[in-house]
Amino acid sequence: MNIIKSLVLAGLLAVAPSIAVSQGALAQEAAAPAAATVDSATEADANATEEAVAAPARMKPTEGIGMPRPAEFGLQEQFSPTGRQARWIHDALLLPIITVISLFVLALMLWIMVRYRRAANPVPSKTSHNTLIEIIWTVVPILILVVIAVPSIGLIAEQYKPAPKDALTVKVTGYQWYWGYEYPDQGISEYVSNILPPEKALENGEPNLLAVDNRLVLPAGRPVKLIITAADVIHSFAVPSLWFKMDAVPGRLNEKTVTIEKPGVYYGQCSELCGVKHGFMPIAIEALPPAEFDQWVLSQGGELAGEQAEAPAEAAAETADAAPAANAKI
Ligand SMILES: [Cu+2]
Repeated sequence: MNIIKSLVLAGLLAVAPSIAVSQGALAQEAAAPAAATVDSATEADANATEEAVAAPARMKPTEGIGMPRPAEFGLQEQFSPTGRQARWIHDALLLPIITVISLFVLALMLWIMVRYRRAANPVPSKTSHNTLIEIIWTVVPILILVVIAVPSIGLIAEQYKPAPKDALTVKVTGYQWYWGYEYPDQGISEYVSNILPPEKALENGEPNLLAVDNRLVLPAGRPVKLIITAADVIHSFAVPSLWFKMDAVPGRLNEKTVTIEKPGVYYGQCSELCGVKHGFMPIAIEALPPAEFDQWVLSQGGELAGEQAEAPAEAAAETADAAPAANAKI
C-alpha cells in the first residue's frame, strides 16, 4: 500500500512543474490581449458597431530613423528637445575639445621626444619653474571645464525637469522578458509588448530584434511622463533616438519626461542585463499626431484626458482609491 502511495506521490511531483509552467503561460496569454493589439484592434473594430472607433493603421518605420544605421558610430539622429541639445554638446563641443587636446598633447610629446633626446640635447636644462607657463596650464583647463560645465548642467536640469501638469502619464513595467504599458488617466489597463519573430519583422518591413507586436503608442508634440518600474529584476527602458534611458527597478517608481517632436516609430532595447533573454525584449514607440493618438485611445476603450478633467471630483476620488492599490501591486 505504501509503495503505491509513494509511486502516486512521486508521479504528482514529477508533473507538478509542467502544470505550474503551463498555468503561468496561460495567465500571461490572458493578460496580453486585454488591451488588444493595434492590428487586431483594427480588425475587431471594423466588425464592431458603427459607433466604435477604429485604431489608426500600424505606422511603417522610416529606414534609418529611430533605429541604428549600418556602420554608424556616432549618436543616432535625435527627435526630442533634450536629445538635440545633448547631441549638440557631444558633436559641437566635446568632440572638438577632446580632439584638439589629444592632438596638442601628442604634438608636445613628439616634439619633446625628438628635440630633447639625449643625442640632440646632451646637457639638460636645470630650469624648474616658469611662472607664465604655470599660470597658463592652470587657467586654460579651468576655462575649458567651465565651457563644458555650463551647457552640461543646463542639460541635466532639462532632463530631470518634472513633467508639466498636462503631460500624458504612462506606466512602463519591465518583466522577464517583455514590457507592459498602462495608461492610468485614460483607463487603458496594462497590455504586453513582446518581440516579433524575425520572419514577421521582415514581413512588416521592420528591423529584426527591434520590432514588437504591441507598440507603446504616444502622442507626438505633447509632453509624456513615463513612470518606470519592474516586476522581477532590474531592467532599463532606453530609446537612443529620444535621448531616453531610465532604470526599471522593482519596488521603485522612476519618472522621466519626454517630448517626441515628430510622428514616427522609434526603437530601443532593455539596457540592463536582466537574464537570459535580455537581448530579446526590445522597445518600439509609435508616436502619432495628437488627433490620431486620441483616436487610438478611444479605439482601446480609453477616455480622453479632457473628458476626465470635466469631472474632477470623480477623478480625484478614483485617484485616491487607486493610489494605495497601485503601490500594493509593486
Ligand atoms: Cu530587461
